[in-house]
Amino acid sequence: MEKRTAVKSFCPLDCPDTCGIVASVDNGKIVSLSGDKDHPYTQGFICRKMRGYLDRFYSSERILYPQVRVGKKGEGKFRRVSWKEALELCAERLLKVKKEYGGESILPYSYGGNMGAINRFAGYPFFNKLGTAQLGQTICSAASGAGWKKQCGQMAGCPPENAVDAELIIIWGINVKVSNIHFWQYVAKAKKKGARLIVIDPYRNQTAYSADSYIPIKVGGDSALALGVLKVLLEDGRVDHSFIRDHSQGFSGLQSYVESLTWSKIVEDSGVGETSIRALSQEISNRPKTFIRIGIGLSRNSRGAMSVRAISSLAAALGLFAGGPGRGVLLCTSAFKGDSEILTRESLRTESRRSINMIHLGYALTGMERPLKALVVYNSNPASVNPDSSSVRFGLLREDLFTIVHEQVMTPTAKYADVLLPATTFLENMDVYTGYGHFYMGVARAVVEPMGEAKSNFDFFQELALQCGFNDDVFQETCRDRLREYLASMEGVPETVTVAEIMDGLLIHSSRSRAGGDVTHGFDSKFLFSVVDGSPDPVTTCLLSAGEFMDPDLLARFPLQLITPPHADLLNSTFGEKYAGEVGSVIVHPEDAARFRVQDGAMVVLANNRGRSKRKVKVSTDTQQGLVVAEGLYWAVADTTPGLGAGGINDLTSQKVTDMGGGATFNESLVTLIALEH
Ligand SMILES: Nc1nc2c(c(=O)[nH]1)N[C@H]1C(S)=C(S)[C@@H](COP(=O)(O)OP(=O)(O)OC[C@H]3O[C@@H](n4cnc5c(=O)[nH]c(N)nc54)[C@H](O)[C@@H]3O)O[C@H]1N2
Ligand SMILES: Nc1nc2c(c(=O)[nH]1)N[C@H]1C(S)=C(S)[C@@H](COP(=O)(O)OP(=O)(O)OC[C@H]3O[C@@H](n4cnc5c(=O)[nH]c(N)nc54)[C@H](O)[C@@H]3O)O[C@H]1N2
Ligand code: SF4
Ligand SMILES: [Mo]
Repeated sequence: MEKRTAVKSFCPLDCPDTCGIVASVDNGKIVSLSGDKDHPYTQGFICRKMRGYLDRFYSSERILYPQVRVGKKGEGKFRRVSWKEALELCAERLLKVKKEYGGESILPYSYGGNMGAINRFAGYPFFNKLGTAQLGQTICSAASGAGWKKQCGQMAGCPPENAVDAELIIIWGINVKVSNIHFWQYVAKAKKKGARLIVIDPYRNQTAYSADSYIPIKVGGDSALALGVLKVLLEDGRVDHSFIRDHSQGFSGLQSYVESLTWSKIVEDSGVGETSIRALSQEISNRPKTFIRIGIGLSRNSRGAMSVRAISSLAAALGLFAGGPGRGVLLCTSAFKGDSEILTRESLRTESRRSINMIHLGYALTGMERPLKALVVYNSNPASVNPDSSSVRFGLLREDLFTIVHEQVMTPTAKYADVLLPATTFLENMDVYTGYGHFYMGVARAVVEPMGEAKSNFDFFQELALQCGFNDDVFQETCRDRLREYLASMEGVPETVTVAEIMDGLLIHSSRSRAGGDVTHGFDSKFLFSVVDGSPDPVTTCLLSAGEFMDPDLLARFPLQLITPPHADLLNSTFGEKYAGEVGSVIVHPEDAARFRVQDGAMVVLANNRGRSKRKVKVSTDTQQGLVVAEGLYWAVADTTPGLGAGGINDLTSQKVTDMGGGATFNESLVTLIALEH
């Protein structure tokens, strides 16, 4: 008889922690998932979402067989077919659409459902060969990444471990206790040694509750706050002149801009008073061992990339990029970098095709010239996660659109499929996982055989390519082949380590990290404070206007600002099936509750010019007057109230993009509140 075994793996979800996981297997069945004690960052602990993952893994919601639609679009009625039949149908229809309308009328849509590098990009070689439209993968970190790159170039973020020795930790626009829980261990240890914790956020989130000081800021007010602090540091002569001299360019351009800023402008834009800004500058000056953790959440508005630029400029002026005990700045670690050609095979593309920003999926399916005729979704649930999702659903209803969805569970998007295909989870396939909140990486094998007839993204696209008659070598290779080749190309792997060792499960710590040391060492680029002289894009870090929040036409109708941060029990929309029928809550300030005549616990409809979404009111001073906060991407809930057909929270968010990078403005929607009678 087989005995119980423990198999190591990694969490594949889109979360900065990328935890080491141990799966206990008993007679071919996984009986528990727990944290890997040998993983230096995870330290034996995983979040409650993942501890409950087996409910999802073995749930009746799992898609286990290929199916084709028999009901109306979106109804979710299917009949089972064989993989052979499904692949033939997919290949025939995609080739037909290409012949009749051109490759550009086919859009692959994918994101971060599975962060394993091989499976995440598994569709790319196929779609490049087919010559489809290209997807701009902008939904998450495009704005923050573009902002960071503009100033920091190739500089990596500092190791989170540095924070242990900090005297001051600033958590800026990220709910660490919910979306980056393992960073908290360093904060807690530093606090025990006397460090101060400051949280800067528009609402008092769970992390702010544990802070020594919480600074409520206006949404998108971060550039004003960062530059205000810098203004005081300059007045007091407290910037790091040696870092500025040796590792940066263009400081004088930023300095003159900051000196010209008036306090009234800084206070108006940031929503933080001059006294508080001076106090914050003082704290930073008094505690040189400062660590700033920057979140991506603060970049999801039309000033978002600039916010990242301003905060990183402040960090650079303080010399925090040089690292050292207790010092640092971290947005994303960029710990490993492999050759993307191995994953995506751009070289198979013979012609350049139109690129469609994923944020504009609703438009691409409805109003865009030469509308899409086929959509292939994997690793994503656009009907829930994409902004302006009612327009996405409207597009998915089109009879002349052929939709393939490769999924693990029956998501709101899966219900619209013409062909629905079963996907494996990380427990049933092999891949490599690199963290973006730490410096570790490892390969995990399948823990058990695939459930039902589920196939990994890799296997599905290899088979579809062969079915389409593509015979390039890349479509013959195995997952192990691609993985080996990719690992061999990886920057950040220490020279003493072999690919075979990584394939065998060795946990790798990136050589790009200099824990406690000088992170600028080894990187050629200098920090760019301002890029005025001779630059084709002569913009220095500066204050921008606030997009939708300044539109008088909308403000007159929809006076409340809405932000939509993550929820502790959901990972974007993943795990939504566990909360079927739940709408989630919306935090409303007591003054607004009185104005809109709603009470704690009441059901309301949040509404604007794009759509409606139902939520349960939580009246609290955790939010500011005029700001409502809806945590979590609960799955759309059918609403029978006449005239109030309401979907998920993304029915309210817009397809407008950020100031740089073409990212989503999820935290910049104006809404009104409609009380529901009960
Ligand atoms: N439990 C859980 N964990 C997750 C996720 C999840 O859905 N659930 N999602 C994962 C993913 S894909 C990502 S990208 C990361 C997201 O991680 P990050 O975006 O780095 O962090 P969030 O916790 O989303 O940050 C949201 C915080 O930013 C605040 N915020 C919003 N606008 C502003 C602003 O203009 N200024 C400032 N200062 N703050 C602002 C919000 O109020 C909220 O507290 O988390 C990952 N981890
Ligand atoms: N309003 C609002 N909207 C947001 C955000 C927000 O803060 N507010 N956050 C945004 C952010 S940061 C992100 S990253 C996006 C995330 O958007 P998505 O990447 O779409 O994230 P998920 O909701 O986790 O959906 C992933 C889907 O992929 C499936 N999946 C997982 N593994 C595999 C696999 O191996 N193969 C296949 N075929 N499928 C798999 C899962 O079952 C799940 O349904 O959402 C964004 N949407
Ligand atoms: S979701 Fe994040 S915290 Fe939870 S197990 Fe996965 S990587 Fe770890
Ligand atoms: Mo994300």
